[in-house]
Formats: sequence, structure tokens, C-alpha cells
Amino acid sequence: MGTSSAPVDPYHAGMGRVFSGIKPTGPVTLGNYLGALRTWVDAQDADDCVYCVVDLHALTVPSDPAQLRALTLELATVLVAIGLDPRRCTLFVQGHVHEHAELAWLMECTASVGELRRMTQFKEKSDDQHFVSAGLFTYPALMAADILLYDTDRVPVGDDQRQHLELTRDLAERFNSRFGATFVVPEAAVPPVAARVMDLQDPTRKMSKTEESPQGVVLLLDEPASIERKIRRAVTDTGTDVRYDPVAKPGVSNLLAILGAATGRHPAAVAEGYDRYGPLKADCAAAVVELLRPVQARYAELVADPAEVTTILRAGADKAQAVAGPTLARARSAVGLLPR
Ligand code: ATP
Ligand code: LTN
Repeated sequence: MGTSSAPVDPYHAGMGRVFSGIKPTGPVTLGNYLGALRTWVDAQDADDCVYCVVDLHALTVPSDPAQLRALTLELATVLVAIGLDPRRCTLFVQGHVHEHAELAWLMECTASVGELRRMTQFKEKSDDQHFVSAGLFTYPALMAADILLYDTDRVPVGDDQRQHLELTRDLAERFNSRFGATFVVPEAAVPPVAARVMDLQDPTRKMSKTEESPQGVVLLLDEPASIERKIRRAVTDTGTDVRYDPVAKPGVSNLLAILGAATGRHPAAVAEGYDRYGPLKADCAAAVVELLRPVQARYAELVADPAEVTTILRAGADKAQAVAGPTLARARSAVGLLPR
């Protein structure tokens, strides 16, 4: 349970609350799956989980309306295909629950320009762009709102989101100390293995769904032959020895981390079984293909009947709003907004 004495909503009683989100900015990658989504599925058994397709976040970078709609539905379908079960979690689209945008404003007024400027994701995504939206800059305030609306204890994310989680905690604590206990202060939950899956063509860069590097990025819905080809052609390092050393051997270590995550072993232990790159690549490709096979089969069933996912999202938005509404009301009242 959370660390503050904020009131707890009825869905939450007796269980920890888990919340996380993913942007509909492109096709889901193996990095998204191993670093975050797989842990979302596992958390459903023990905790009260709320998961969100964060479409408002996707608007922070230039996006095409028809494509955004299609990607949002496709992403929700993938989330059901990986095993998010609407009977055991709440799955919804951020833009369906207006409380997110509204609490984001209170968070923007809690955050300082200085702390937003220090966010490395903002620096990376704004570098070399001719148009940088104000939304890209205030993005972490919206992310904080997403999390705080649900009295969240734990946020399963990849390693790249640690800094945003630290900021979320700072904002919650600052708000609570200024206005009285309102929010639960959440913690990041980053997996021990594959928290940062790297690009197969440039293992010094994070594998990312918006990267223009099709050969370096394994997509969840890639055909088996394509997965095998991408992994076989992965850039490896000088020398021929196989050992887990992300600094000296980033390419090989990335493959060891992927194979380890796919087979439930530590990458250093995986390395002991190999003395050449070829067999490591072959086993890594085979393990990824097997890992994704059931997800792809379920996805094929679900796309045949899009109404099923739409229905899940509608019910999810209702459930989410039943929690978010009272939290927003608490925050509005705490800062002194006059009731209507
Ligand atoms: P974009 O390229 O648009 O920034 P992204 O894939 O980096 O997209 P999200 O879609 O919002 O970002 O990420 C969803 C989750 O996947 C987050 O928890 C993030 O930390 C995790 N994640 C993203 N990329 C990786 C990666 N390469 N390795 C591990 N986890 C990742
Ligand atoms: N900022 C995250 C996506 C995101 C998120 C969230 C993650 C938006 N809101 C709430 C966890 C909880 C990203 O860029 N990957």
C-alpha cells in the first residue's frame, strides 16, 4: 500500500494498486514487451491493476489523426492479446477519461520549469526537431496525473522511465505537503532483466517504436522469418567470446539479455552455454519466436472481431473514471477551487 494517508477507493481495498501506460506512437516492440508489458500481465494476479493506452501523450509529437485512431485500437488489441484480462484488470484509453487532462493542469502548476527542463526524454525528443510542442515539455506532468489519479502504489515501467517516476514522486510529495495528504506516493517497478532492450543495429541506443531503424527493432507482430533475420543480422562486438558485459560488449549482452528474459534466466548464466556468436543468435531467435507465437495467434483472433476490444475499452473507461473522479475532486478541493 502507499506511503501517504490519502483516502483509498473501494476497488483498492486489500490489494496494491498498479498503474502503467503505453503510447500509441507505433507498433509495439520486443523492448516494450520485455521491459514493461510482460510484467503488466504478471501483476494481474496479485494486485489491482489499471492499464492505459496513453493517446494524449501521443499528441506531444506530430501525429496523423487517422493513424492515431488506428494505432490506438491496434495497441489495445495487442494488450488483450498478450494476456491482459478485463476480468482481472482495468484497460482503457486515456482520452476517454477527461480527469487525466484536468489533473495534468494541477500538476503543471505543481512542477517547476527547471525540473521539467532536466528531463532527459524531453532533451532527446526535442533535439534536432524544427517543431517542439509545449505538450512535449509538460508531458511528465500529464504522466504524473495518470499515475496519481489511481492512488497507485507501483508503476511497472522500463528503465527509461525512472526519471519520470522520480518526478512524479516529487510532485506528489510537494502537493501533499502544500495542500494536505491527497495523493499516494508511487514507486517504480523496473524488471531485473531486459529493462532496457537495445536496438539490434545500434546496441548503444534503446530499441524504440518510433525509431527509423526497421532492421534493429523486433516488433511483437513480426513474422517468425523476419524475427530470425533481424536477430541473425544483429550487430555484435569485436572478439568472439560470449560474456555478459553491457559496456565492453553491448551487442552480445543485448542478445544475452533478450534470451535470458525469454527463458527466465540471468544473462550471465545464459552466457556460460556459448563460446561463439552464431549459436547464441540462433537460440535467441528461436526463443523470441516461441515467446511471441501465442501472442500473435491471439492477436489474429481478436482483429477478426474488433467489437470485442471496443467493448472492453468502454467498460474499462467507466471503471477507471469511477476511481479517477473522486481523486480529482479531492485534488480540486485541496487547492481551493470553488465547488460548482
Ligand atoms: P516512443 O518511441 O514513442 O518513445 P517507447 O516504445 O519508447 O515509444 P512507450 O510506448 O511509452 O515508449 O513505452 C511503454 C513502456 O515500454 C514503458 O514502460 C517503457 O519504459 C518501456 N520500454 C520502451 N522501450 C523499451 C526498451 N527498449 N526496453 C525496455 N523497456 C522499454
Ligand atoms: N511516459 C511513458 C508513457 C506513460 C506512462 C504513464 C508510463 C505515460 N503515462 C503512466 C507509466 C505510467 C513513456 O514515455 N514510455
